[in-house]
Amino acid sequence: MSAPFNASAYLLDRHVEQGGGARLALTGPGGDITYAQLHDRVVRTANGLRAAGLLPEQRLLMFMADTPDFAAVFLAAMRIGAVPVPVSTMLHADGLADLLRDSRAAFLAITSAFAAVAEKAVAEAPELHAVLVPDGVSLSASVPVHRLTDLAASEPVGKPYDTQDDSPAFWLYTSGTTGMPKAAMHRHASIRVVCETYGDQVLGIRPDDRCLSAAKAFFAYGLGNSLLFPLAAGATAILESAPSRPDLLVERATQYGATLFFAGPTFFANMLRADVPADVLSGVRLTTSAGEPLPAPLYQRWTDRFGIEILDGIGMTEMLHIFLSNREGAVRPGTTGQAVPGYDLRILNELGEEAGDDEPGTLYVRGESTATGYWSRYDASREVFQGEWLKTGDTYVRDADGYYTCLGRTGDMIKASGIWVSPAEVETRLLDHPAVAQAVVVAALDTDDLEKPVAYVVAASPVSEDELISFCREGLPSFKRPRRVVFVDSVPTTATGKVRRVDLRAAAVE
Ligand code: 3SK
Repeated sequence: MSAPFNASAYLLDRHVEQGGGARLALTGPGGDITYAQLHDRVVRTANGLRAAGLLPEQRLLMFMADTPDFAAVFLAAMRIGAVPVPVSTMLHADGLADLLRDSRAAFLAITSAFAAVAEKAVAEAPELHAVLVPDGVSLSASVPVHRLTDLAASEPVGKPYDTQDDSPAFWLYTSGTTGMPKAAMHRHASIRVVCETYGDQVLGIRPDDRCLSAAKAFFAYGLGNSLLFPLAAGATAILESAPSRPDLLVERATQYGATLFFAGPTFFANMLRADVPADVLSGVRLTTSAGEPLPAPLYQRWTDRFGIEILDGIGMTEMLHIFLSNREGAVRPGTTGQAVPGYDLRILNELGEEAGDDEPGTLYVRGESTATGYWSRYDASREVFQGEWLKTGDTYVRDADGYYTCLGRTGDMIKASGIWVSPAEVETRLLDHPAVAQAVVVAALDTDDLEKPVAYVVAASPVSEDELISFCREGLPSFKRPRRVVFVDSVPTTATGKVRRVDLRAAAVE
């Protein structure tokens, strides 16, 4: 049996015990909360959850916006050995009911904007024992409804539940781009591992940092950015409950003094298009990008405008956070950088052999923040969790310096004229054109039923299809040029801000 370890205590108790209780843990429109106040709220809420009947290892589904309540519920549940499961706040009632049933959640916690959706879903979740709501929300349900403020008024619980590194800590649902979401099950140690690797060694996060994330905390990327990294470092998280928009986040960055800003390529492209003044992020020392590869031209436009480095990286919900990333002062635009300390990477070619430098193949990762598997998904778990290694499903090449470049999701690669085409390469070329704000390239069948690249383009200024195809022909081998360019106002994205390529592929054949 390993030593006791509880991730909630790891994130909070040290600061209070070591004299940091007066420092700000959370700020934003939901108010300022010091470490001492958050600790007090968490230990009381933990006791309240226990008294309301939540048992160790039972799931508590969190349908919650980024608020102090989110932080308190997540940390309180882990503290008593229960398993918080944050889920997308963009779910409709059917989707929420599916996850309540799939996870067999005993409790559901919500924030106010989601009461109506939750009420419908609760009626379809027979195993639910209780619902937790904020003040001012009334919800009718056949199970007890508790107020979060009442739970937070309980007596403080003393010691955390007797968890260890391997005890179940929290789950996060991941759907990829299709299919029924699967819950990646994380252990308590996953949190310490990502904080000590990416948090400490790549972000170099310090107590005076203030973290602002466009990715919400129900998504692994946002959970790390907005809760785990700042709390582990004794820094401050800026929480914004409203959906992320460029104008709003820029306002919050100024108002609350953000020093670290986390987003993804689509958000950066939208910020550039929104004509946000160049000096509004002057307090930000570092920006990170994840979710999908950041094309070099977009990196260049961003740094030219705002003068802040972006560290592009890749993570997975199954790994909890980023395991491959560029580093401050050593960014190679268009690449995803080098392995984060604590993680091993390998690329296997089509024959399943270790690929050499510059040879493409599927990326695998190994590290101690790997989830223990997917809940109740035996076949999917065996496909992805292969012994110590996790199959990412992304096609990558590594150069002689150990920098990795993403060529696309393995299933998104296009075979044109018998040769593999990386959508990322064609997108990067399109983005080199000054009239292109965003580009997504997918496979579509031509009139001979052969696969060819088709580009979806958000234009920044007027440009014709012919001009863009000729521009690609000039800068790429001819077979890689898009055969069609479809102009759109925006591209469809998932709840986590990734482009829904599957929708564009379907649209391209219509
Ligand atoms: O999509 C990513 O790159 C990512 C980053 C951090 C955590 C989780 C994910 C899926």
